[in-house]
Amino acid sequence: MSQRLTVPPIYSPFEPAIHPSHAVIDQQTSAWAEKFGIGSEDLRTRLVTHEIGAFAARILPDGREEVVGILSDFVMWLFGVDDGCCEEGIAGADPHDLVPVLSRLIRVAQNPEAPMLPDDPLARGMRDLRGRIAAHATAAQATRWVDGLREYFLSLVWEAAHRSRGTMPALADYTMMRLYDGAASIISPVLEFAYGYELAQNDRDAHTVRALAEMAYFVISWDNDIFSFHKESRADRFVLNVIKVLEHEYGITPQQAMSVAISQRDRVLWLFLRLRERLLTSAGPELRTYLLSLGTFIRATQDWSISSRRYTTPDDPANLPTNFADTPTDTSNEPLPISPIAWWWGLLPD
Ligand code: 3E9
Ligand code: MG
Ligand code: MG
Ligand code: MG
Ligand code: MG
Ligand code: MG
Repeated sequence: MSQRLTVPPIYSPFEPAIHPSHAVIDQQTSAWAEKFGIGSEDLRTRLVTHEIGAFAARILPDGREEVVGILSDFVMWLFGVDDGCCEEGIAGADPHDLVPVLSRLIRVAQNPEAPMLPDDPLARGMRDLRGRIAAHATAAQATRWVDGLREYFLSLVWEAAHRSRGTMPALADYTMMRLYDGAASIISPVLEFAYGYELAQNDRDAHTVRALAEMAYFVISWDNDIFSFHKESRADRFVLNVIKVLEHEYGITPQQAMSVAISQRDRVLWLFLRLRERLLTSAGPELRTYLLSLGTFIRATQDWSISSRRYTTPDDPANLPTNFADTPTDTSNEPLPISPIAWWWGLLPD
């Protein structure tokens, strides 16, 4: 049995918030998973206890209730894929098996009317989600959501390639892929249509705005790796996690790797806050809402991660914190020594 690492309270400057309908939404998501048969019965029995509805309600505390419900069901669906197919399932051990499954699901997302996979639970769940999204999102937002799913699936295939050989990626490659593999990027179109607006494409794709979104995905993914390390170190399958990547990259212990990971996410979060502050001074109302939603999303992941049974694992309890710190451990302006993201620090004025 691997050791029990202690996770200290980590820095969070964002206010906690939750949609008032979280309990109802959580129940509806459990019923949705049952109706469509998401995951094996064993997996589903566990997933419905993870308070996925509360997670969605924290990401969109003031969002349209129906969209919070869509997000909640979609996160359930994502775990049906990520746990069910990739981390616990057979296909995730071989890219050759995984690619056809994910490619067909992408086509169903893009064209739900295509007569494909009529009896497949994940395909049926996807059709339902796609129809409900169409009722709230613009065509462009729905397309971005499908594109986000494709990026995420590419990262799953990349993971499966490592799993099939038992190889550990270098930190630079892990970082580049984890920006998508944490699934946070697929949520960004939902952050818009849950609040009934569409960000101008030129605003969303502006260099600094895209960098800020990537920084949020980084912090969300690193926080997930920090809080899910206990669960993942007990999995009987090979699971990638930044703690393991850092141990391998630098030849350090897991507890030292935990400190390095915390300092990396603190340095990125510190940069995020300063760059966001600068943009907020001139942002219009929609860009402003979007930039604030990224912070709410970061906090949502943190609050859900320290409270969900998925990570606290009461039968074999994780040493997770119960609160967050007011100050970061790393406020350096130097770029992290990670080539795919070092450019973020070049966005700071001299
Ligand atoms: C995350 O990585 C996998 C996603 C499918 C989780 C679904 C969550 C979101 C779409 C929002 C982003 C939030 C995160 C990253 C929790 P991983 O390490 O497989 O997640 P796990 O829960 O197993 O630690
Ligand atoms: Mg439940
Ligand atoms: Mg995963
Ligand atoms: Mg996982
Ligand atoms: Mg994890
Ligand atoms: Mg992984």
